Formats: sequence, structure tokens, C-alpha cells
Amino acid sequence: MSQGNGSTTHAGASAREDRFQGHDYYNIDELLNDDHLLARDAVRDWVKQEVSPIIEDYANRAECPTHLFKGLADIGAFGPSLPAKYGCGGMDEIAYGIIMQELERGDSGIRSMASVQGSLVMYPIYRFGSEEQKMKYLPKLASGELIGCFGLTEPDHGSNPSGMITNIKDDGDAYILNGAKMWITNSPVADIAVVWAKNEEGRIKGLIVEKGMKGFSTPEIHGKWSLRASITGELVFEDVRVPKSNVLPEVEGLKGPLSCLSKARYGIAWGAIGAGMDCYDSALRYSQERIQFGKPIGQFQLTQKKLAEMITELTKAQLLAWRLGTLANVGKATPAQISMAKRNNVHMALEIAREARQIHGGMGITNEYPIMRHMMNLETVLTYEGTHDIHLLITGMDVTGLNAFK
Ligand code: TGC
Ligand code: FAD
Repeated sequence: MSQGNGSTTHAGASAREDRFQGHDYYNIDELLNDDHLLARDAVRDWVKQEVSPIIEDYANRAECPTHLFKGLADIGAFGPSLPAKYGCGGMDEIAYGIIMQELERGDSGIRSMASVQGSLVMYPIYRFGSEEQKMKYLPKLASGELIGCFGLTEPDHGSNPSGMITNIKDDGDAYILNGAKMWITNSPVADIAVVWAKNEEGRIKGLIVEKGMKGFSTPEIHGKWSLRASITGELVFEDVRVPKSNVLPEVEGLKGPLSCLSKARYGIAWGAIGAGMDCYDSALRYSQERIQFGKPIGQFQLTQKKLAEMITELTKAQLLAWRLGTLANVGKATPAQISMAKRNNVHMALEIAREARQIHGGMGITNEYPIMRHMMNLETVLTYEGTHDIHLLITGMDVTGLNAFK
């Protein structure tokens, strides 16, 4: 049997056929309602039509498929669980999670485009903004007319954002903003940035900074081996005059940005299942089709061990996400519970990608299969939105009552 199912050479970008089918070993679909299943199937179809045919090529060229922002808006991927009044989906948290799962099944960078827009830009405006700010920005963000980014991390403050040095000084009807943010998804293509900065009392405030404001620039970061189809940059502020009407009035302190992170981390806990499932799906099919020693490699016990462990871990991750979703729907998902699910599910997906790569043998390193792209993407997902170890320490703090950070 020949290797590969793509239509171009290994070195080139392969427009492979997307033969993905979902995996539901524990009949978890029975726990979902019709809205969840409709959303899941619609996003799965959209990913097959719009993402799969182009994603290897964009990742190969390290280019962001920015034309997909409009399509993401059209399928309701921006703020699915925010109110319809502002042009958003009005769905529940499980629907939001399933949409993230299906997007990340396509590529973590595509899910990032949606996570940042919905959970890190629209959510803080919805939760902490004035009614005027909500009406001004949310409908345009939901429809993809405006693209946003979220600036928390700084060059010298990643895991410890409370040490940030980006600051605002009072200047009559405006604040003067100075500082820099690093590793910001979507920043070079964003129309607005939700930026977290310290005021003169050292308290953290959120501001909406608009493209074109004097002294504001967004240089792109190049050279990433991970999330290559997602655009990442800096935010640089040199005496930027931000009107006071652009400050989010309803929050002060680190709990502002951390609340947004809870929303986005929840989505990643679901999203990682998608990446893991795509790797498992590809490995299962390959194990049935690839013949060595006169039989399918899936007949070897060592291959079966890998596949059996993959579906076991995927099933546990699905149950964790579903239960977290039911808690989130009634406002009872704690930040520490979200940390556990983000950490577990991303690590699970990365381990599955590594095992799936082995099952694909040499073909596993090519872009005829999604494995290496998912694996490289997941290295970022393991680090952003709180690293693997930071989430472990959050769980440790929750169960012991002792704080490792202070
Ligand atoms: P600490 O003293 O523990 O907390 C300060 C205040 O915040 C509250 N809080 C939370 N609120 C909501 N959700 C959470 N997850 C919260 N965690 C804490 C807390 O109750 C307290 O409130 P109050 O009222 O007492 O003031 O803060 P700390 O400085 O000790 O830090 C704790 C630590 C290390 C856990 C936190 O800083 C942390 O999570 N660090 C990781 C940083 C991080 O995740 N950065 C992500 C940047 S954004 C990003 O990566 C986007 S990628 C997007 C994409 O492309 O998809
Ligand atoms: P550091 O904080 O320097 O950590 C380095 C290592 O030290 C890690 O292993 C960490 O776990 C460990 N460490 C740190 N503190 C402790 C401790 N107390 N105990 C034990 N170990 C510790 N940020 C945004 O604000 N907006 C974005 O849109 C965004 N997008 C991103 C996109 C990409 C592609 C990437 C790579 C990052 C993005 N980030 C974004 C930044 C991301 O959140 C940070 O990279 C992450 O929080 C870690 O910070 P750091 O990279 O500075 O690592």
C-alpha cells in the first residue's frame, strides 16, 4: 500500500482530503441537546470546507488566513455565549465549548482567532464595559467588522502579570499610556486592543486602545515553529493618549484580566479535545490501512496499546469538559476547576499527538497528515493562558490552601 493521501508532494503544502469523523466512546452525545449537536455539526462542516483544504499551506508559509475572520463570525464563533442583544450567540457554555473543540480540530490557531475575539476582547467589554462601550464595539466584533486583541503579557512579566509596568497617567479627559505588551495574538491585524495597565495608584485598569492612536504600534513577531497559521505581535505604547471614555469602568485589579482568562481557558479545555481527536482519528485510520509484515499495523499489540490509551484519555477529557460545562452553565465553575481541565486536556492532546506521530511512522512528520502541526501548536497551548506548571500550582493552592506564588 502506498503512503499518504494528499494530492501534492510531501515538501509542498498538501491539500489533503479531510476524512475526520468524531469519536464518542461513552455516548456523550446523549448528554448534549439539539442546539449543541447542531452547533457542533455546523462548525465541523465549516472546518472541513474552509479550513482543512488550506491550513497546511498557511501553516507551511507561516501566514494567518485572515479571510477566515468573516467566516468565523458568520458561524457564530465570536462570543457564542454572550447575549443576542449585542449581536452574539446567546447560547450556553457547552455550545461555546463544542464550537472551540471543532475549531481546534481544524487548527489551534483558528481556535485562537475565535478565543481571543470572543473571550478576551468581547467578554471584558461585555462584563466590565459601559452600556455605551458595549453598543459601540460588541456588534461589530461579533460580525467580524472589527478584530480585537488582548494585551496582558509583557516582555518581563508572563506568568506573573501583577508585576506589569505598562502604566497610565491622568491627563484631563484622557490617560497617557506607556509600556509594551509581548506575544499578543492577532495584534498586527487588530482594530482594537483591550490593554491592562497600572494607574498612578498601582491598580490595574482595562482600556480599549484603537488602531491609529498616535504612539501606538503593533510589530509582528516572526520565527514561530508553533501556531504558524496564527499571527502574533507586540503592542508598543509611546505616550498614547487614550480618552477616559475608553476605560472599562466596572473593574479594577488583576481579577479583571484573570476573569477573562477563566473564560478563555474554559474554551481551551474543550478546544484541546478537538486537536487530540483529530490526531487519534488519523492514527486509527492509518493503523488500519498501513500494512507491514503482511498485516495492518493496527493488528500489532503495541499499536493497539497506543490507540486504546488515546481513546481512554480522550474520553476522560470529554467527560471533564462536559461536567465543567454544566457547572459553568449555572455559574459554578471555579477558576481552579477550569485550571485543572485546561491543564489536563492540553497535556492529553499533546501526548496523543506524540503517540499518533509514532503510529504514522515517517509519514507522521510530513504535512500530508495533521499530526506535526497539531503537536507544534499544542506546545504553545500548553504555555499560553497560564503554563502547565502554573495551572498545577493553582490546583496545589486550591487543595492545600497554601500559596506557592507568594
Ligand atoms: P492573586 O492574588 O491570586 O489574584 C488576584 C485577584 O484575581 C482573582 N483571581 C481570579 N479571578 C478570576 N479568574 C481567575 N482565574 C482568577 N485568579 C485569581 C483573585 O481572587 C484576586 O482577586 P481579589 O479580589 O482578591 O483582588 O494573583 P497573583 O498575582 O498571585 O497571580 C496568581 C496567578 C499566578 C495564578 C496568575 O497571575 C496567573 O494565572 N498567571 C498566569 C498568567 C496567564 O495566564 N497569562 C495569560 C496571558 S493571555 C494569553 O495567553 C492569551 S493566548 C490566547 C490565544 O491565542 O488563544
Ligand atoms: P515565563 O512566565 O517566563 O515562564 C517560563 C517558565 O517558568 C515556564 O515553564 C513557567 O511555568 C515557569 N514558571 C514561572 N513562574 C513559576 C513559578 N512560580 N513556579 C514554577 N514555575 C514557574 N499573552 C497575552 O497577554 N495575550 C495574547 O494574546 C497572548 N498570545 C500568545 C500567543 C502565543 C503564540 C504565545 C507563545 C504566547 C501568548 N501569550 C499571550 C503569552 C502567554 O500567556 C505567556 O507566554 C505565558 O503566560 C507564559 O509567560 P512567559 O512566556 O513569559 O513565560
